[in-house]
Amino acid sequence: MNKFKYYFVLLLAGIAIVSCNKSDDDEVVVVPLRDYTEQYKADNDSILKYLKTNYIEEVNANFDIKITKIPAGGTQVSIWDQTDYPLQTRDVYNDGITYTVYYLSLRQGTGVSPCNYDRISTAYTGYLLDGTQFDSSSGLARTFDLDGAGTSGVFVDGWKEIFPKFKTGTSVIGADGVATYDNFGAGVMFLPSGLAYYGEATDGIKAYSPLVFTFKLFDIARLDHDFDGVFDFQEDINNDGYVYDFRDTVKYPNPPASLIDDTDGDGIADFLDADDDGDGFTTFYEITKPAGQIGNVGGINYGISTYYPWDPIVDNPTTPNTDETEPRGIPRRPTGDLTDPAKAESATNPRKYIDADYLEPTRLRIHLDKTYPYKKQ
Ligand SMILES: [Ca+2]
Ligand SMILES: [Ca+2]
Ligand SMILES: [Ca+2]
Ligand SMILES: [Ca+2]
Repeated sequence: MNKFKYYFVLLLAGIAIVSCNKSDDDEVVVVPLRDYTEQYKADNDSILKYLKTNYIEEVNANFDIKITKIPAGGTQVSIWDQTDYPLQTRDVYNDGITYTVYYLSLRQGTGVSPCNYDRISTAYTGYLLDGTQFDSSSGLARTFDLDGAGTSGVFVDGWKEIFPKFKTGTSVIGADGVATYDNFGAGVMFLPSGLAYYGEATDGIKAYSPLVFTFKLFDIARLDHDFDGVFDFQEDINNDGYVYDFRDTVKYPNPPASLIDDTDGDGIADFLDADDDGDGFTTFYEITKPAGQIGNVGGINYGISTYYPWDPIVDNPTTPNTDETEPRGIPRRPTGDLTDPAKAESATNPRKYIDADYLEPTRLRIHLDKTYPYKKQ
């Protein structure tokens, strides 16, 4: 979305240049985007200066934070030097360089963390480094897709990197249907322009502006970008909380191996790959339950879903009229007795499934196992 907007702006600029040239002979030069390394250096200097010349005036009981410039001669302790909320950093790879992003954790939260492609519900306020507020949800929850897609997409790359460091909290739906949130994660992120709008000027923000966002993480929704029945966060194979699409080799010329979750190594990350293990069987096919093993069959409850969930699911006690039980998760390749013990294991003489094949916590699920289903002969 960000990119789309950016090209759109360029297009308008192009039209303006053409019409200029018709009316006079002035030389008009399209200014290329600044060098990312140089701009990051400048932005980082500005952010460090901000952190050393501003202080936390207040964090109230609702985790609203007020940051204020230290007045001349003031003895307030800067954000940089204070220890109530230690400054933290995350290294972020983007546009071929590694940014060190500073953020404050006011509270971690007690719930679950989004991955960087999930949908989040947040209350936030955005500031320029001079303290000017340019946007705010005014304390209300707003929903955003961290992947930047759709009408609720986030345009700021920094959000997808910092929100996963926080957790949701608890919520209560009132009689009026409005949710009240508590125990949520709350923080502040200090973003270089390369992880915000970079060369694009937008609503009250000049091009190349570092941005500060205060935020609360109220809720998340899990997404499944390749529609294979496995959520993005479950396709985070190295379990670092992040998945990445590095197919754009201009934006990502040399991605660190530590950020890649690509089981079959074909350059398409698992969360976008229809066949994660590259064995010729789609993940969707591999996690589909066998015919005759859906619902109650012969007194055995196999669960109502057509597909195995990642792990077994227990019944939700708050929905007494529905049984959500899924007794089996995505299995590993079967490890029971051979169908015909006299013959070798093969597609025509498979092993039988045993309970542990669906339940063992560290099992290599079949959609990530190149050796199963049995290779086509
Ligand atoms: Ca998926
Ligand atoms: Ca990962
Ligand atoms: Ca792949
Ligand atoms: Ca497969």
